[in-house]
Amino acid sequence: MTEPGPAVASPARPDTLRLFFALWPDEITRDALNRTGKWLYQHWGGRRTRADTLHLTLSFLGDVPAARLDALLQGVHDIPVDAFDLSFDQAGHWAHNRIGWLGLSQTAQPLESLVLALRDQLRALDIPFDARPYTPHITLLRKTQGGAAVGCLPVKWVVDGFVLVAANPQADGAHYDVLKKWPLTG
Ligand code: 2AM
Repeated sequence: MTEPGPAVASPARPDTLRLFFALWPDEITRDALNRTGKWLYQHWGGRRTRADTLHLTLSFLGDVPAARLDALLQGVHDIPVDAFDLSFDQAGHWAHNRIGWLGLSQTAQPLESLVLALRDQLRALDIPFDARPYTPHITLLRKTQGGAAVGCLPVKWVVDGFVLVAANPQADGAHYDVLKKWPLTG
């Protein structure tokens, strides 16, 4: 889902929401990512990410008490970073979780700044998040064995804001509700 929608409680814990901050692609970027997903699938197999769920996670919060949602929606502020471009130009595979991903061959400083600023805000709000080092990647395949290196056409992504997303696991995979978008205001 690409439009703001209702927050859906996690079925396992109805009093919580499974939340994360992300970059959400426009239609052109989504199509390009989806084509790359198809290309990778032809080489590595596995299960492709549905086009409507393609995203880049910025910060994973996990299960958050539903009562904290308002604090997040009201408490996170615009981030003073200029809009920027990313070029996703490197495909890779992680054996430990069998994910095939598209990432960046170069460190993207504005992206790092955005993630750091977001983490600062979450700390200030006392909202826990996955604080492991940030590894930007777009998951294109799950349950894949990977294989020989695959070259990909770079996918350009113009970043002008970030979103809060609620994950809603279902039988055919996760569905996502975009709850709010914040613009970049550099
Ligand atoms: P992944 O694609 O590499 O699994 C929703 O699950 C999003 O949050 C996905 O982009 C997922 O990354 C990311 N994420 C980061 N840490 C996670 C975790 N510990 N559990 C589930 N998803 C996580």
